[in-house]
Amino acid sequence: MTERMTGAQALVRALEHVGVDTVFGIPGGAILPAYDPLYDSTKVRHVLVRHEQGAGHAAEGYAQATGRVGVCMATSGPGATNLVTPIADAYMDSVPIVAITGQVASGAIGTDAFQEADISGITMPVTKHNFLITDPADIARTIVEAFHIASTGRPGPVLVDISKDALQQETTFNWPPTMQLPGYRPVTRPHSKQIREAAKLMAEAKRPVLYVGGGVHKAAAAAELLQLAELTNIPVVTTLMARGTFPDSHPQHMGMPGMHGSVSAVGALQKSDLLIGLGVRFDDRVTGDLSSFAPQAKVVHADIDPAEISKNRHADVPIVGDCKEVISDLIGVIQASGQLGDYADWWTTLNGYKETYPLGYETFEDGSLAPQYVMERLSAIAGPDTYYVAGVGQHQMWASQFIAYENPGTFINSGGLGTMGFAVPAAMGAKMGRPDATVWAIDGDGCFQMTNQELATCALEGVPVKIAVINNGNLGMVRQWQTLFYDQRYSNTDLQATRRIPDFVKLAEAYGCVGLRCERPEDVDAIIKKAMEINDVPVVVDFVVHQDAMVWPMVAAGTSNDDIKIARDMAPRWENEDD
Ligand SMILES: Cc1ncc(C[n+]2csc(CCOP(=O)(O)OP(=O)(O)O)c2C)c(N)n1
Ligand SMILES: [Mg+2]
Repeated sequence: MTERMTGAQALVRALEHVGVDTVFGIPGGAILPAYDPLYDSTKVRHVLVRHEQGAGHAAEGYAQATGRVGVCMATSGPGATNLVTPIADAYMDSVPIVAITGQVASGAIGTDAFQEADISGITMPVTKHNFLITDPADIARTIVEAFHIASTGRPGPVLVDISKDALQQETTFNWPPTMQLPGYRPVTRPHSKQIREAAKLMAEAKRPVLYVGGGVHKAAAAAELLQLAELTNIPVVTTLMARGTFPDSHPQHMGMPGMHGSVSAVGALQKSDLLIGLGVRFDDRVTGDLSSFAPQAKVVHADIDPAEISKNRHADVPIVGDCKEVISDLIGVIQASGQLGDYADWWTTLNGYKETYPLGYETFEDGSLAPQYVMERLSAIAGPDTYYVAGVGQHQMWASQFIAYENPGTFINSGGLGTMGFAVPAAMGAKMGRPDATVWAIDGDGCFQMTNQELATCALEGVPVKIAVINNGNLGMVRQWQTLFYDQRYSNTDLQATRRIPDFVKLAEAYGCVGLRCERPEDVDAIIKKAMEINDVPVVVDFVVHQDAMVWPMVAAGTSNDDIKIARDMAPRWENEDD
């Protein structure tokens, strides 16, 4: 197919051909030529957001809920720089998005022209790849390449920056174009010798753990993981990015590891003699002090990105490959050999941890609301088919700890970058990608004040998300560190939001949403049920909770996982130790 058209028309045509149905963005001078043909497109819906950061997080939420590439668009200069945070966020969490930005005319690049920012330079360290296009003939091919790079191998963000003159000039549109990516060939097939070696270590081990990360869900390998776990009877921990990839209700599930992980999950890793890391990156929030992390464990580490292997912890058996193929191959080898380990003693130890140290929380005698209770009731009433999208802070950790995840991909949050303001726009994107699903954002009062303007977008575009603001009046997670490590000197963490500045109920109403408030435990169920019944407009529930609720367990930053505390000055006793 060959046709004459402008670069801008070629861009929109290429987006249609690669199957884009939704683009989140805001126009401006440099990208304006692209918005004209977009106006006519019957296939691509452009969602006019209120801040470009919202466009980027919405693209991430859309991508995570659908498994497809999310798309955002902005103009040059400040439009593009407003995308930097979500691009960095997508990079850290391996989320496939394509960001399209207008650039000043090619002749003006490098002259400090009006609204010029070197966005490809700025985003170089936080994109999987980026392109600067100044020739309209490159546009269609580059879009195909961008989508291919974003969605294959280890997924990630790709930026396509297009100069205004390239959008305006005429070109010949050829479809399909031929990709020119000679150096890009992600390895997906694991090496069979490494798989056999891993299976052998698994059978020999006495205390193995399947340490499961976000890569397993990205590889759509939850079913294979369940099969491998049940075949081998090896315990499973799911990181923040993997919540739901293995059902919380499964007896082999030990919980989430890491700084705010369960004692059973942290203990399992620490006492293990073999970690089978699948799609994980041995993040510092999981390992704590690296030198004392799982000191007796050998490591099998499988990841599609070779750069992750042995980055933080030496891998005895490195496996480069797609987790779906890795796990399937492991199952095949184990079934063929019939080699299975005996982990009876290990299960006695682990079940002891689970029984002795279940997750718990403090309730307050003054009748005020415990945030963890809100999570438990939300989980029970909204159920495991809901998508839960969290902000960053204490509420994020409670959402991870106290909501029961049964389905892969149902917990969407900013794990790597830890971006406050993620929840509202990401929930909007998730709901647009999965219009039939219930989507609850769980946001902090601090986070909510960073991006709540996208409520206007949700109300106008007919995106009925539900938002639980966990309003503790504080930048709670920072306050928690001040409580524990700064002598309760609460420097600049008191937002006073419980004094209703702003009033979140009125704010919701001002944005065309329903606003509800809940301040007492006895009202929680009725208010959640009421919110569940409203499906035509977005709903915001202001859950006013006690400011002193803390996230436990906790491994203080930089310390050893062995020093996990289950409450202030309370450590678990590592009984049943067989080492
Ligand atoms: C953009 C950004 N700025 C600052 C931080 C540091 N930070 C981490 S958690 C947190 C407090 C979040 O407050 P809130 O949204 O009210 O959540 P809470 O911890 O109270 O549940 C802050 C300031 C961050 N993660 N992101
Ligand atoms: Mg707060």
